[in-house]
Amino acid sequence: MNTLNYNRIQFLLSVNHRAQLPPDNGAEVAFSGRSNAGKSSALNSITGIKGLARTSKTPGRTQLINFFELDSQRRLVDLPGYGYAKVPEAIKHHWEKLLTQYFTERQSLKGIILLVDIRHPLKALDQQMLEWSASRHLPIHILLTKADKLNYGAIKKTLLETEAAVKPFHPWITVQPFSSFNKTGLDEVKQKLNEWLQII
Ligand SMILES: Nc1nc2c(ncn2[C@@H]2O[C@H](COP(=O)(O)OP(=O)(O)OP(=O)(O)O)[C@@H](O)[C@H]2O)c(=O)[nH]1
Ligand SMILES: [Mg+2]
Repeated sequence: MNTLNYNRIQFLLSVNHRAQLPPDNGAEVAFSGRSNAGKSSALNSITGIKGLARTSKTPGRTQLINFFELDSQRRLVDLPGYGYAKVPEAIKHHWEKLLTQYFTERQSLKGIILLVDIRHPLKALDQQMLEWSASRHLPIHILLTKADKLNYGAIKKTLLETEAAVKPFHPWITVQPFSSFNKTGLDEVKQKLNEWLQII
């Protein structure tokens, strides 16, 4: 399998409306998950570019669909987080609609990296994401993020519990521990991206 050069990534564009989406060709992988789960931080550590995606202690930092381009045919996508209570209703509704359209219609979307804080595994909205992806037969790779907050035994326990919990959803779900802070699991997630981004 070819290994992609993630540090050659470049910001492509930010999208707030369906009409602004870049052409639906080639392959892309979206980073999804609850607000504050560590999506933007994961993108930065995978690419090795610190300021690529904006991160924040405050939930709700990423407010647009941000597209990053590896080459003319391959993209990584940073999505706004879900489950952030303080977002006004009208904005929440707008995002739900846009993200639902994106997830159901996007042909170039080859897989989803679902980020879940290892201390708060699989909340209701995460499970909704698993259910929805089953209907499109879209693979999901779960990163149990902030693994640096737990010791080895607790990481292993959550990993096994999460693997068991996702089994009933569909067979295309994989799980790994991850930390942007100490680089746990960095090679494993890159391998998954390499695999998905070959599907053109
Ligand atoms: N300990 C630890 N903290 C992390 C890790 N990754 C991210 N964080 C922290 O978690 C907070 C949220 O990180 P972001 O990457 O901005 O999260 P996000 O999922 O993009 O958040 P939204 O854009 O609001 O949806 C920040 O304070 C990060 O420093 C990690 O691996 N370990
Ligand atoms: Mg973000």
